[in-house]
Amino acid sequence: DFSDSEGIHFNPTITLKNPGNALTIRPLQRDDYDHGYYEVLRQLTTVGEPSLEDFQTRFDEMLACAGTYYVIVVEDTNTKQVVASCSLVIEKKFIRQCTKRGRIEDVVVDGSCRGKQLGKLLVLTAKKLARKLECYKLTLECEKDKIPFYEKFGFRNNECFYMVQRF
Ligand code: 16G
Repeated sequence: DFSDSEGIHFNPTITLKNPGNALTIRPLQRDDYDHGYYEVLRQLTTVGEPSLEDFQTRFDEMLACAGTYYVIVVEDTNTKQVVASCSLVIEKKFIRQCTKRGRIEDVVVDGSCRGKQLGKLLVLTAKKLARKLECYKLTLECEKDKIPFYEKFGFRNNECFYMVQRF
């Protein structure tokens, strides 16, 4: 239940147990390649043309890094398709008494499911998990127009610039 969640309101009320009619929230599974996972990710960015084997190899690699990758998805229980996804990645650090840092990545909701508060539910779930895993901070990168959305969860623009070079 998220009723205590720092002033974040759901209208209508949805919870982890009841994310909405015919929807369920769960970790990514090894067979989600066949449940439209890439069709959802494609709505965020370029995904290329990974084969089932490519996906499963990457899935297994991530799973082998215990405590590092938490990919949370929403499934439509009628169609068995993945309709939304959000990743929490945990980076182990030497600083701050060997602390951990969390990153929220690849937040995407299928076009057919917009307006169901699923992005909010996923980000809030990732934030709760990051807290539980004792991250000292949680960060993300987003487009400018998404800033008001992420501010709702307590994210603030930082003095520190986000820099990138692409290869
Ligand atoms: C957004 C995403 C980031 C994703 C990137 C992909 C969130 C909060 N941010 O910045 O996680 O990896 O888009 O775009 O979901 P790119 O392929 O152009 O780097």
